[in-house]
Amino acid sequence: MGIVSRAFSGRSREHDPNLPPGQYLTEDFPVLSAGPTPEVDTADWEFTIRSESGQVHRWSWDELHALPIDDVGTDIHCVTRWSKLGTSWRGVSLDTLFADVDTSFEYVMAHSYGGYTTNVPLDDLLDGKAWIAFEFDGEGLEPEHGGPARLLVPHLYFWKSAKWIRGLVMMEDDDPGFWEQNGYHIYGDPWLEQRYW
Ligand SMILES: Nc1nc2c(c(=O)[nH]1)N[C@H]1C(S)=C(S)[C@@H](COP(=O)(O)O)O[C@H]1N2
Ligand SMILES: [Mo]
Repeated sequence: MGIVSRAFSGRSREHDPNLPPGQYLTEDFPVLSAGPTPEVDTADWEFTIRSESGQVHRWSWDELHALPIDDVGTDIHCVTRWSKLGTSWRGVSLDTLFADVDTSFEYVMAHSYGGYTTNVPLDDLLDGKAWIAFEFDGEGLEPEHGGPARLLVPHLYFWKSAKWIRGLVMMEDDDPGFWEQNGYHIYGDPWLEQRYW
């Protein structure tokens, strides 16, 4: 009986309709970083959005927390094939942060403390699809997972969710970021298995 029910639950999990093709479920939270974890003090932390006019919109840690904060429940999918379902986050919607940004450019480069970059179309950051997240599972975001704050773009592979986010720069063209220059897909839709070039 035990063996049968284990086998059954294993099979039903493999076929979870929330699991994109080629992904497996994990219960823990792997850490994947291309370099060392930068130390970013919230007293010095700032988040900026720069548009093509050169105008820079700037938020301190306290200013970010004074904005409306969303509770976000979402699945996340890493290109190395692990997925976590039903993760919970808190953060500020990019819709809120882009409200006063005047731009006609359609692409964004995300820049992190520590130098990581990743490119995302602006449309993929708006309409409730992306956040600057600073809590995971009811706790402040751990440094190894991107604390004090990370970009969260959960409908794309997780490499687009830049940890230790520092700012967004509007781009005219869809220039590749760090992993995209190193063979990862320019867009990264997990449901289309857009893993590598
Ligand atoms: N700044 C920065 N952000 C990053 C990365 C990184 O190396 N540096 N790795 C990316 C990749 S490939 C993944 S899968 C996720 C991993 O996030 P986690 O370590 O919280 O699981 O962060 C993404 N964001
Ligand atoms: Mo990843």
